[in-house]
Amino acid sequence: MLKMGFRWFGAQDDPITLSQIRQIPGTTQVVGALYDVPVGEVWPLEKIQALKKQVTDASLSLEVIESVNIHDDIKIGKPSRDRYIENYQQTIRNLAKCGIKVICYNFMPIFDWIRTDLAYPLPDGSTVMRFEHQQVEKSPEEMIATVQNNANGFELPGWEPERLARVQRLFTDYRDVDAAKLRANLKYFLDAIIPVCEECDVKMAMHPDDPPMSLFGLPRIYKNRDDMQQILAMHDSPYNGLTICTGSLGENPANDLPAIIREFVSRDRVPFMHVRNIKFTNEQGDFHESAHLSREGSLDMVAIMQALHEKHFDGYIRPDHGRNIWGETGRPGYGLYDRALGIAYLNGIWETLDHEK
Ligand code: DNO
Repeated sequence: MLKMGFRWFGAQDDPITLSQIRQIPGTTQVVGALYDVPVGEVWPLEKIQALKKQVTDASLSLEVIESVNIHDDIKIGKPSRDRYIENYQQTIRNLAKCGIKVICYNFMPIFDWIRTDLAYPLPDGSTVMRFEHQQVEKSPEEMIATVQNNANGFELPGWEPERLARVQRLFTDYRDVDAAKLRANLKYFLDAIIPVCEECDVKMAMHPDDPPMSLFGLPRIYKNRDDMQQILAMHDSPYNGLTICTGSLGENPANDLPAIIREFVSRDRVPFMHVRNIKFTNEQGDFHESAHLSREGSLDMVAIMQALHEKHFDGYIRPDHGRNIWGETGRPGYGLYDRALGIAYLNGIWETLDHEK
């Protein structure tokens, strides 16, 4: 059975309510996080308990956290990383006490995901997020301004204003961090936290780089199958796992998603799936996001779900960025309606696969 979830940004900051999520057929999980703890600090037990209670009071489960973000000092490898790693270990322990089973995180320098347009209009009148290579040749500051000015007033995940305010200093700090150094710093982090995960029964699920390529000269270390293999080999434990995000990895057409899914799901190293579609618009690999339906984009969603089904995937899964439709003015990518349609579609594929078996 799939454990279908829906990402929720909390009562303070998400216009979508838990009772709405509860009414999406076949959805049992809320994928949540604490948004008011500064990156690098310990997540207080009482705050996690309060979130858990909110979710369970709405007859939903909270077992996946997305994300516990990693302080840049850990990624850069500064001496201060040890303090932040200790904090991370304590956060894992606190999350485990509240029944959390999976932590999604990423190891991208400075930026989390990058898009160059947050409200690109499609012919049907909906809007989606888009990425054009030419646009990222602008300065990072200009790109940040575009993202922040077009987010409908919401704070976007991974785009914390306090961190972005220091962006020039961060670029200086990352000057000597190439891919090899970033990998070594990831290994240092994993060696320190995976034993705690094993003790606590919490799986780590690293998210791919989005888009899966180096931008602004910053290294990227989770772009494709070989990167995945390297990350798993850094610390060989079932608790050192991966999130497979079909959208992020799919943004490089050379990534064979069904093959990647078969390989890593059969190795039992994929505790969490993000499933969404994207549409390429030219030979340069510019793309925009789309409805989940295969023919609305460039990815074969049935082949993706088939690969999961064939390998008996029974982990957590969620639809990912949707379009903004039906007049909703939500957080870009994270409206209610199109993600709910995505869930219905993915569940429909899955039910068909169950019947065929
Ligand atoms: C964007 C998300 C990312 C993701 C993080 C995981 O919409 O896919 O922000 O949550 O990269 O740490």
